[in-house]
Amino acid sequence: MGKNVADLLVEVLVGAGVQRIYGVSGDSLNGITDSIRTRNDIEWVHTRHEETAAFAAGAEAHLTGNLAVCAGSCGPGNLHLINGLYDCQRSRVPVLAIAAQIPSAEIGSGYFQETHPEHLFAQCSHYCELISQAEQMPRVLEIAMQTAVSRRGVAVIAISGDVALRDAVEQTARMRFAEPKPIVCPSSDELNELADLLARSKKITILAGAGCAGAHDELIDVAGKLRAPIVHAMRGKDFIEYDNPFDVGMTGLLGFSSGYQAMMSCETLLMIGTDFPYQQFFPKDATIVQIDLRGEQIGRRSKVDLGLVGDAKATLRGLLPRLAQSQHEAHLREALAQYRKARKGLDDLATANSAKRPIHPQYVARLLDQLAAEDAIFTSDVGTPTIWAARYLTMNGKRRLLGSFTHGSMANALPQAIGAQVSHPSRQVISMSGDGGFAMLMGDLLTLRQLELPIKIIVFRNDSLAFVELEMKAAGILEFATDLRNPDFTKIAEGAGLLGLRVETADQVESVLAEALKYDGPALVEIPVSRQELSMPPTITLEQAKGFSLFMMKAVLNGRGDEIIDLARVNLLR
Ligand SMILES: Cc1cc2nc3c(=O)[nH]c(=O)nc-3n(C[C@H](O)[C@H](O)[C@H](O)COP(=O)(O)OP(=O)(O)OC[C@H]3O[C@@H](n4cnc5c(N)ncnc54)[C@H](O)[C@@H]3O)c2cc1C
Ligand SMILES: Cc1ncc(C[n+]2csc(CCOP(=O)(O)OP(=O)(O)O)c2C)c(N)n1
Ligand SMILES: [Mg+2]
Repeated sequence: MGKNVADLLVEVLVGAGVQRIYGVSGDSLNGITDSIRTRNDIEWVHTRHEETAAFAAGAEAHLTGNLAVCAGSCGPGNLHLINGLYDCQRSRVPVLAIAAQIPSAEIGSGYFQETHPEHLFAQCSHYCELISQAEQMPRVLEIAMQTAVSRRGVAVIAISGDVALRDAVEQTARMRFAEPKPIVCPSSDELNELADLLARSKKITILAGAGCAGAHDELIDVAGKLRAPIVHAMRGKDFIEYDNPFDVGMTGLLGFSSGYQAMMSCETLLMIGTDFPYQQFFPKDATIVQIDLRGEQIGRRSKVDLGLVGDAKATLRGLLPRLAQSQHEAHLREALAQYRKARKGLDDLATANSAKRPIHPQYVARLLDQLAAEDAIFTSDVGTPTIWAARYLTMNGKRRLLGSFTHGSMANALPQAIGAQVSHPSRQVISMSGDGGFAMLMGDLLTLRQLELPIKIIVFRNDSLAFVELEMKAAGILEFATDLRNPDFTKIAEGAGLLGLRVETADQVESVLAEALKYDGPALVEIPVSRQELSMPPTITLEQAKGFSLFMMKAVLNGRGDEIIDLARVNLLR
């Protein structure tokens, strides 16, 4: 029997190194799932919700750097992928989504389950096309895969079930070459100009982000030559913070005042591989240099005096021999001193409370950090778990931290943990879940036993949408619609076949976390943590705060996450 279009589709994916497809089946996907069934070199990863499938594929792509694939059946099936795909697209991870379509002869008639995936997904993809003819396979699939990989983001193919079952016209993949890896580096004139500019400055601060992945050593060497403190943006945490004598923490609302001050007090800001989004945290008077692989990223967040298009590693390598050793220590010394102070302030908060008081979430995060494996993969939900992950997890070059940092979607942590664990079965995977975020895609708790994934879920149970409460208070409005009447999560976990553990008091946190992490299988730990109390900083009036989101203030949350520190004021006092 000859191949059908679905067989060819699966064969091309396998040929490109794809090992699995995350999704939920449906009759419009029958051709594809049936083709997977007959092969042993690709697996179908069955999730309970397609959004989970898209987030999981994104996590795999994030960790491996390679193309990952998810699929949904026609209409509502693939529509459910959309939020996860938005996250993949915004995080620039290569993901192919297969959106099955209604019978081809019915398109345009308002048929049962009819949607138009090529319109729906246009905004969250670089490429989104319908395959309506057998002759388009594998060409359109290959264009989609090439686009996802080379532009780093999402590509979608829509294909009707009947088209997938037609006889294939082509028989094999058209393209067989390894992923191109060009090295992008600014010209020598540009590097000389940058070196001259840097040589003229006595106070240089580096703001580095996820684009510095793989360029750790070069970054440290450049900072050493320039005597420049390094501030990192959140997505750069895994790659920049460890083994870094120039680290002065993160900036931004969840950042440290030391990160903020290092940026605000510099003469020259050197941005490398970052798209840190908050304009108010950039200095107004400094000379700003931005290095990014993508020219279109330059100047998005602040004014730029010199913009260079280049890969972080290649550019820093090219720059190093052009730099003389700076003798100006004062700026670095001050920034490091401020960092030590800020760090100590945060560490002092990560302590146990007496048995009668609510547990500090910082304490939970700190213990998790201490107890987790050397190469653990953490995921953190959007909400306050992002704060605790940013501030209390220690990265070491082997650990990874995933979140929905750019798209900012709730409920990301468990689905991303699923993709991380499926693609990295031997690594410890820990989901730092909010009670709101966890409940949002809780159906996929069932996936952990179904796929035997030994994920550890830590539920930070504050009985509220606490991050939103912070935002409401900051905006001067009364909290409303943020209460959560929670179930007994441990019983739900037990019902789903997991080990369910509960902590009542601070003195139990360590032993219970240790037990969960040791457990050979999936486990959920429910930890009641204190709900936050936000107070307004004295120089921001309620009137000013109105209409502003928390993210637009020039302020950081204090260590406890219960007060905003007005940085304008901190600066005045200096
Ligand atoms: C609740 C919440 C609160 C948050 N608060 C903060 C906060 O306080 N502080 C904070 O920092 N973030 C915060 N974030 C995250 C924030 O929204 C951004 O996602 C983050 O700051 C971006 O980090 P980045 O610049 O490292 O990564 P990205 O946004 O991914 O930017 C990476 C840049 O590097 C470029 N690049 C990629 N590869 C290369 C290469 N090889 N060479 C050169 N350039 C390359 C890309 O083109 C891109 O411009 C928060 C997120 C959430 C959900
Ligand atoms: C899908 C989605 N819905 C709503 C929001 C707005 N939002 C941001 S954080 C948050 C609360 C998260 O609550 P929870 O998971 O309990 O974490 P907490 O902040 O309470 O620790 C909400 C509703 C969002 N970011 N994403
Ligand atoms: Mg909560």
